[in-house]
Amino acid sequence: MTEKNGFVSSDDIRARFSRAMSIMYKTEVPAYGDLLELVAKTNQKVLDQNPALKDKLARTDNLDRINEERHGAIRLGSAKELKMMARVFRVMGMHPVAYYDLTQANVPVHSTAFRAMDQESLSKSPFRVFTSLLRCELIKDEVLRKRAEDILAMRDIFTPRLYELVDIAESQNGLNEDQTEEFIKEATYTFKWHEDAAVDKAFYEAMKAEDPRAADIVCFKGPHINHLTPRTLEIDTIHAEMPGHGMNAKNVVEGPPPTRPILLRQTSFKALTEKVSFEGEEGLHTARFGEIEQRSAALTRKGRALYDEILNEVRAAITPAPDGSNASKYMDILKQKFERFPESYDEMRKNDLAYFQYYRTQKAERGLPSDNLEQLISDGYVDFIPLVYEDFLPVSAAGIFASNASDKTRVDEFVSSSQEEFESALGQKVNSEFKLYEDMQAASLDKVFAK
Ligand code: OOG
Ligand code: NI
Repeated sequence: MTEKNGFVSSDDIRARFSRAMSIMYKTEVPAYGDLLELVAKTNQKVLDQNPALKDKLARTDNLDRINEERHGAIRLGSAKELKMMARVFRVMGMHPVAYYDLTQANVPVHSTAFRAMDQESLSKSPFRVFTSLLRCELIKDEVLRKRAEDILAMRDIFTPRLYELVDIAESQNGLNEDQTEEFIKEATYTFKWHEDAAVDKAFYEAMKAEDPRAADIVCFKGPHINHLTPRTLEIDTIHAEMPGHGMNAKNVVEGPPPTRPILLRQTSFKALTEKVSFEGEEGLHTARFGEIEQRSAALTRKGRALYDEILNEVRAAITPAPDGSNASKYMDILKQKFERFPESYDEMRKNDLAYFQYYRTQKAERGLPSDNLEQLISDGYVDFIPLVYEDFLPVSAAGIFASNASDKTRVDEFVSSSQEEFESALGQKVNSEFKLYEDMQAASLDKVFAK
């Protein structure tokens, strides 16, 4: 679909890129393909059994996006890479939203997520990419750090043609059909897995001993996509079915309990161990994995603060053991502690804990009898659906880092969060996710009351 001026819309470029990435990852990690099938089957079953949910999703433009929905993650090595990556994503209508400080979990990176920002674009393609930047200064060994910096300063992860296409897109403010095809091909190539590493094995092993995540970033030719995550409407069902499909899933689903449909819940299966050639010498690398997620209501600052507070209580009471031995106890405590978080969307709404999209029901087809929102809701003229949480959980992200790279105990030490430094590497400020949800909620109310 091309727009009037002959350019392909950025939403369309993003949707196509998301599909191209999915096809590539399926050939690289076949288990991802199996996971996609499982998710599509389960989503269909949920919708077939729940016509009311299906209707709500259709009425709020949320139905079509579900089976196409996924996120990915990449890790970058330098400010130069991050700046160019932001330009590449901008061509696809993806902008940096939120700042995640992973150093809180002893991972030497900080991150943002590139994604579409308004309702219309999100409903066309909600594809998002969690993008991390290595904080080289946190590599403790001075010799290793110096060499890592040199390697990163020398490498170029983008193809020459991709630079040209981004220049073209920026100067003419869009890409035509042929340029779009080419752009998707070149951009996808950036995220491809390379079997031959950029360094010798001794350096790789030394970096891995220092920090496996840093090794994953510094020792390879590019920022291989490390997972693609489809969105499921029923994560517990799939989590239970994963082992039967040869996927070694985590013991517990991360995030809020199944009894509270807020933010997101995620589970993943362990990274693949892949053969790598280190300047001719064979070795193994573990970084890539499979993951699924169930997305629910976006929380307000107040809702998020309550979520964090409860989760901290849970952590103080129990930590899930790596061998799964206390998984059911963990789930019990999680459910129990979250009992004080309001259960229904209406309660969350009345307590200003979550964001909503308001819409006119069929009853309102001939207009509204008043402009009193609460009255209109109780009389059935207006209904609401929570705004989908489009972002990530820092705690959850850290959990994924920890469980999918060989775990390493590091001495805990305070590293100051540095959003400003991240933003200067990025060359722009990250957008506030709260502000975006506020705007979306306000826009839905404007639409309800539009004459
Ligand atoms: C990113 C992990 C973050 C999520 O779903 O929270 C993430 C990474 O491992 O590079 O994708
Ligand atoms: Ni993920």
